[in-house]
Amino acid sequence: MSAPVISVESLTGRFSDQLLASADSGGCASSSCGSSTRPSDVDPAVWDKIKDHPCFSEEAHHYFARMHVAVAPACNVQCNYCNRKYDCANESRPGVVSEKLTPDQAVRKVIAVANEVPQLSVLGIAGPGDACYDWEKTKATFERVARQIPDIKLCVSTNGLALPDHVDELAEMNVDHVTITINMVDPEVGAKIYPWIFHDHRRYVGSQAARILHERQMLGLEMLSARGILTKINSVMIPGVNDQHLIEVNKWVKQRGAFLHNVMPLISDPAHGTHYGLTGQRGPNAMEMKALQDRLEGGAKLMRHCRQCRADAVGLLGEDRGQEFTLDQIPRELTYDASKRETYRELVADERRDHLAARSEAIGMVKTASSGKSLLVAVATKGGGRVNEHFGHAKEFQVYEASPTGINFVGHRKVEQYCLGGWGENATLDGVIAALEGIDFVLCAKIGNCPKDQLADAGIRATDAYGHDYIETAIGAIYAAESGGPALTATA
Ligand code: CLF
Ligand code: SF4
Repeated sequence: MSAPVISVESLTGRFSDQLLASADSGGCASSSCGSSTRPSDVDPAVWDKIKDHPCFSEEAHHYFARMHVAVAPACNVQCNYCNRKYDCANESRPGVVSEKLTPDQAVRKVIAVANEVPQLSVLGIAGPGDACYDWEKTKATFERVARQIPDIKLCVSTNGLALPDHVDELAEMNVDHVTITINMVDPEVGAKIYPWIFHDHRRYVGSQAARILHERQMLGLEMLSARGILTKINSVMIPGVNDQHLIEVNKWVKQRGAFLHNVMPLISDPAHGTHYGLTGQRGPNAMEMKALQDRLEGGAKLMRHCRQCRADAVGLLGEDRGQEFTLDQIPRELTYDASKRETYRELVADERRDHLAARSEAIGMVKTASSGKSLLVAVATKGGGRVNEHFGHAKEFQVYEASPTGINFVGHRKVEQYCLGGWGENATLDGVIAALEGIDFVLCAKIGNCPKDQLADAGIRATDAYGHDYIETAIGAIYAAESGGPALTATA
C-alpha cells in the first residue's frame, strides 16, 4: 500500500521515527502485509472490540489513547480509599482535582482532543463520582459524542450499585466496555471497605450495605455478560483487608464472564484525607502486587498495564496531556476533523503487523533458549512498543518478565524524572534505583555512564544498545545472550 504523505511526527510528536521512515520510503513496513494482528486465541468479534482499546488490550496500549471526562460527580457509595474532593480512586490517582464538565463542555473537549491527538480511540467516564448513579449526565454526554464522533469507543466505569438499572441503555448506546470495581464478595470484608451505601432512597451501613453492593455488582456483571458487553473488574488491593480475598473475587468474576481482572494497589496518603490515608492503612509495594498477580494467573485474565489514570486523563496510558486541553484553551465553536486520526490508523496498522512478527520471533527464541532463567527487564518507552525513551527522561518503566514461558508484560514502575534541563539529580537517582528493586536489566534509548555505574552498583545492568528496537526483540536478545546463545539482531 502507498503511505500517506503526511508525517507521523507531525501527527504525534512521539514514537514516530520508525513509522516516519516507513512512510517516507513509500512502502509497507511489514513483511506480513495484509495479515491480521489478531492473536489466534482471540475470537474475531472480541478482537474487533478490543484491538484499539488501550485498557482492554495490552498490545493496543502501545498505540492508542483514552480520554476521560469528569461529568458525573454524584456517588451512591462511600469507599474508605476515596475523598470525593479529589478524584475517584476507582479509576484515578487521588490527590489531583479534576475539571468537572457539563455534557456540552465535555463534547467540546472531546472534539478538541480528537482533532489533535491522533491516537485517541476511547472516551471513558471514570469518576469522580459514579457514572451509573449520575446517569442522566453520563447518557447525555455519550449520546452527543456518539452523534458527532461516531468512531470513538465509549467506555464506562462504575462501582456497580446502580449498574443493573442501566445495562439495557448501555447496550442500546453501543457501549462495548464496562469496568466494575469489585473489592470483595464477602460482606464482612466489604464492611471494612465501605462505611455506607445509598440505595433505593435509603442509606445502609456495615455488612448489610456490603451485601447489597455485592449482589448488585454480581447481577450487573451477569447482565453485561449476557449481552456480550466486555467487562473489566477493577479491584483495589488493600493489604490485611482484601489482599488474600481477591483470589476468591477472581474466581467469582471469572465464573460470571468477566473479560479482564485488574488488581490495582491502594493509593493511601494522609494528604488525600481518605479514611485509609488518615488511619495509616498502607498500600502494597510492587513486589507484593506482583506476587498476588502471579497467584491469580490461570483465573480470570489479568490486566497488568493499568496506570490508575486521573478522572480527566488524556493521552496514551502513562502520559497525561490533560493540561493541554483545559476548557479555557478550547475554542467555543469547533468542527470535528477526523483526518489526523485516520492517517495515524493507516500507518499504525502496518507498524502493528511488523511488531507482531518481531514479537513472535523474539518469544520463540526465548522459549527455545532452554536456560530455565527468569529475567525482569525494565524498559524506558514513549510508546509504539519500542525502547525509545532516554533513561533520564523516563517517568515510568514498563516491566517485562522473560522466562521459559516467553516474554510477558508484568507491570510498570513509576519514577521521578531523573534528568531535568540536562542535569541528573543524585537524590532522584537514588529514588529511581529504589523503584527498580528486583529488576535485572534496564533498557533505554540513551543512558550516561554515571547512572549506569550506580545502577550496576545496585545489581541492575543497564544498556542503550537496543535503542529504538521493539521491546520484545531487545529482551529476546538479552535473554539469548544470558543463556549463552546467539543474540537476535537489532531491527530498528
Ligand atoms: Fe478509562 Fe477505564 Fe475505560 Fe480505560 S482507564 S474508563 S477502561 S478508558 Fe485503563 Fe486508566 Fe487503568 Fe482505568 S489504565 S485506570 S483501566
Ligand atoms: Fe469515590 Fe468512586 Fe468509591 Fe464513589 S465509587 S466513593 S467516587 S472511589
